[in-house]
Order: sequence, then structure tokens, then C-alpha cells
Amino acid sequence: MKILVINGPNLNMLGIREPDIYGKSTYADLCRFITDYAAQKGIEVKLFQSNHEGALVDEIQAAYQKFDGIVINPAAYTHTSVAILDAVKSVGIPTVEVHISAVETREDFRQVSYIRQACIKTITGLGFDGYLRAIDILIENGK
Ligand code: CA2
Repeated sequence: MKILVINGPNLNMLGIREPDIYGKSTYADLCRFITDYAAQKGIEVKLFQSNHEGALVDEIQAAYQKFDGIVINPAAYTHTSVAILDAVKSVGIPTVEVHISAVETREDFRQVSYIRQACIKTITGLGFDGYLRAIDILIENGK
């Protein structure tokens, strides 16, 4: 099984500021956390991060017929991007939306998620563990 893990804008800055919301660990720590888990589960993962909406769309499109699942934290684009929603719909790959923070307890503008309607599940507020739960859901879904 091959899973693509996509992280959106500013997640490369994890651990640098706002540790109260996003924790103290860095993006490199997150990558290691996910790759270690994938190895343990015997699945293949590709990690991708970009600050650019078009690059995220390109990566989703490139996954067409190549990946069995997508885990995506679109970060701020969650709340704005019809393009990323359409990309996920266009490839038809089972996708899980992840947020490190509990977005539902935060500002009003974070209550909208465009991508949610194209996802089989949304996980919020579990920190980095949310990515592992998303992988579990995709493995279960692929059985
Ligand atoms: O909780 C999440 O995972 C979010 O997707 C993170 C996004 C935010 O816009 C979403 O509403 C919820 C922000 C990622 C920015 O990460 C930072 C990392 C270090 C310092 C500041 C922000």
C-alpha cells in the first residue's frame, strides 16, 4: 500500500513558534514519526510539504493511479481552497483530512473546511498522532 502525506503552508515552521497550539516538535520530527510508523505497518509513504496552493494541486494530481490513499493537512488552505477540494475529487483517492490543533475550538474562520466533503474522515486535535490515526483509517479502508 502506498500513502501520500501532504502538508500545507507554514507546517515547515512547526516547533519554531506557537508551541502551545502546535507543540514543540519540528516538521523533520513529524516526517520521522510518520516514516517510522509506516515502516512498522509495512506500507510505503511519500511526504510532501509546500507553501504553494498550485504545488499542492500538482502533487495531488500526480498521485492519480499511483497512490492508494492520501493524508492531507492543507493548513490555512483548508479554509479557502476550492482548487485543493477539486483536485482531491478529481483523483478519486481515499483521503483523510488531519489537523494538529482542535480547529473546532478556534476562530470562526477555521470552522470552514472546503476539503472535508471529499474526505472519508477528518481528524483534529490529536497533535502528530492524528497522522498515524489517518494512516490506520486508510489501511482499514483498503482492506
Ligand atoms: O491545526 C492544524 O493542523 C492547522 O491545519 C494548522 C494551520 C492552520 O491554519 C489551520 O487552521 C489548522 C497552520 C499551520 C501553521 O503552523 C505554524 C507552525 C509554526 C508556527 C506558526 C504556525
